[in-house]
Amino acid sequence: MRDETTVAIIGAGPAGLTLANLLQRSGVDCVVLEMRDRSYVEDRQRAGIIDHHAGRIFEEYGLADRIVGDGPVETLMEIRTEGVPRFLDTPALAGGRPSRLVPQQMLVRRLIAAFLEGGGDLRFGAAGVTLHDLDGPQPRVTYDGGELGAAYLAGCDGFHGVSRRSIPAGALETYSFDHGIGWYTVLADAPPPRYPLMGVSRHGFAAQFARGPHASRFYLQYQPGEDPRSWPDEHAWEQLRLRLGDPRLVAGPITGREIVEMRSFVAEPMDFGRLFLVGDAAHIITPMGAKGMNLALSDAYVLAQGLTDAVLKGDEAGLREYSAVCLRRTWDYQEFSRWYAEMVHQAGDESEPFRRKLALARLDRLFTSPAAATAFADLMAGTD
Ligand code: FAS
Repeated sequence: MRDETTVAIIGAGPAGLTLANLLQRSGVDCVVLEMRDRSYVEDRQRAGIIDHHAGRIFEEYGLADRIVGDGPVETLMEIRTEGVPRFLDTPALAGGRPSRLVPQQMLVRRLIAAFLEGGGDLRFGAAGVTLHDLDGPQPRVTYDGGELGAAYLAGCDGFHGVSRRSIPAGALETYSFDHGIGWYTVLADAPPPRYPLMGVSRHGFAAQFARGPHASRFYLQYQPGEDPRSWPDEHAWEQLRLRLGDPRLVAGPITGREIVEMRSFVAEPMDFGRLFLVGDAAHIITPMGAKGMNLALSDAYVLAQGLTDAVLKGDEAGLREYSAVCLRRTWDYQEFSRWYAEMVHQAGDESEPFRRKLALARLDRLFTSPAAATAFADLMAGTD
């Protein structure tokens, strides 16, 4: 079956679905091809925070109530250093720009429902996606059982997707960095913390974030060479109580365990011919600072604006600037995420005393220097 559209979108994650909804609202025809089935895509639990900048995107397109909803608004964040709590009012420090708790799977479900209700064409189970004629006037996508002709392609298929790999070798410059830190992440039906919580400790870093009214996502630093998946659950709870400085931390049934590789990756440029890379297809960032999903949403916004101008006004200036605009934000967030990860991990690392003192000084400055706290809060809120 061959048919035509204006924009063929590969992948129905936060990037692809946001782009599809924004194009639909702008009157630009698009088709989304997703290799997995709907329930797999809707049940994948990852990020949990929409920052202020990303939240404004949905406001601008009249989708805020439908997509962002009225979940808890971020207020304070808590950093405990060897169990001693300190609080930062990041929304206030950022001039009243709060983030909001929206678990990624909830965001994805709402985006799918809104797109389909608007008459959108979303094809689940589209296996064998292959991209053709990327730098020609009429790129195409073939997949098992179909072929799609389009004016533009959007590669929103994540780090392991086919889009970036379809770009000829040599046309992209890639940058990667291994932070040398491992995180074990546990999802549990345990009471969420009052505020997003981080524990800086000589026993290693730990964190706890709400994932709904009755669930928490925990992160635990592990040493290179260790395999925390072999830890008995009781050991994980013991370490969390120790590092968060809370002997009475309430445990709960663990519903998910994963290793999060703390690595970063950026591909430049984020386009080739009529193919545009969006979100994790172009860059991977550590969960430190919660920017992965928010970068995907911001990329989708810049591309939607560029495609709308190109299709409806014949003005391709936005598309020509797409890569530069998104890479500027990407590297800003990469630097922030690295700065943040260094601080909270090295501040507990007794094996490097001088570096530890530097990290503790950086951490203390957040609570003693309004300028430092404001700069931090600005990046937490998200930048233009
Ligand atoms: P996605 O990977 O979400 O979506 C890509 C889609 O493309 C998928 O549905 C996939 O099935 C589909 N696809 C792939 N190949 C295809 C092909 N060949 N054909 C058709 N479809 C194809 N970020 C944070 O900000 N905070 C966090 O706390 C956080 N926690 C995370 C925890 C984990 C375990 C992981 C893995 C990531 C986490 N992230 C976090 C990052 C995460 O949120 C990503 O940044 C976000 O999912 C990126 O969205 P997309 O770019 O849409 O890619």
